[in-house]
Amino acid sequence: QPVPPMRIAFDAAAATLSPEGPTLTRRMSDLEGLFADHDAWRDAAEGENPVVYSVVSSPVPEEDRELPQSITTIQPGTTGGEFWMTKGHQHPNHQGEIYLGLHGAGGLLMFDGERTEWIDMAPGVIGYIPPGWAHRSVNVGDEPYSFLAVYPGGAGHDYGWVLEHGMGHRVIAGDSGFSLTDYTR
Ligand code: M6P
Ligand code: ZN
Repeated sequence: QPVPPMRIAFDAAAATLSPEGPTLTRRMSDLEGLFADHDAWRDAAEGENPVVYSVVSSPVPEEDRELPQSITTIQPGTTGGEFWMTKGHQHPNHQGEIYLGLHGAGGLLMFDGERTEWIDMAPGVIGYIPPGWAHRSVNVGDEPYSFLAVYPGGAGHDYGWVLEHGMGHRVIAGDSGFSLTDYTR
């Protein structure tokens, strides 16, 4: 059932869409297997269990031939020295996607099973995710990092692929900013 043409108010500074569709909140306990330091992850999940990121969507449905949009906001933080990040996923049918930076300092980490790419994300930057590249977003700053995503409605989310293959590199907090290290499970 296609949705009718609609006007969606987009507030980049507030990182909101209106009207709003489904929203998703991921707490630390939802992120098992992401961080290299499993003990640090468990302590955080069993302790304060903070919200790591949230996703607000427009009402456009995730259905074939539709073109949904969502805004993801990742809170600043580290666990075991790794910057907070999204779970990351691969599109089962290898379709493309774009991200537009809205607020804060982040990065778009992409992995095709062999090669890793990193795009520094800031307000006004479009990161293009080609078909077949798994993608994860990372907050490398000290304030919330927000971005708008626009993606094919039938793209889907394969989280198992990322748990199985990893993302090629990890994003580690250093004395001055961040560094990318080789992946160790
Ligand atoms: C972006 C889009 C969404 C995705 C969200 C969170 O908004 O790519 O499709 O759900 O980021 O990322 P993840 O699903 O990997 O947790
Ligand atoms: Zn995607």
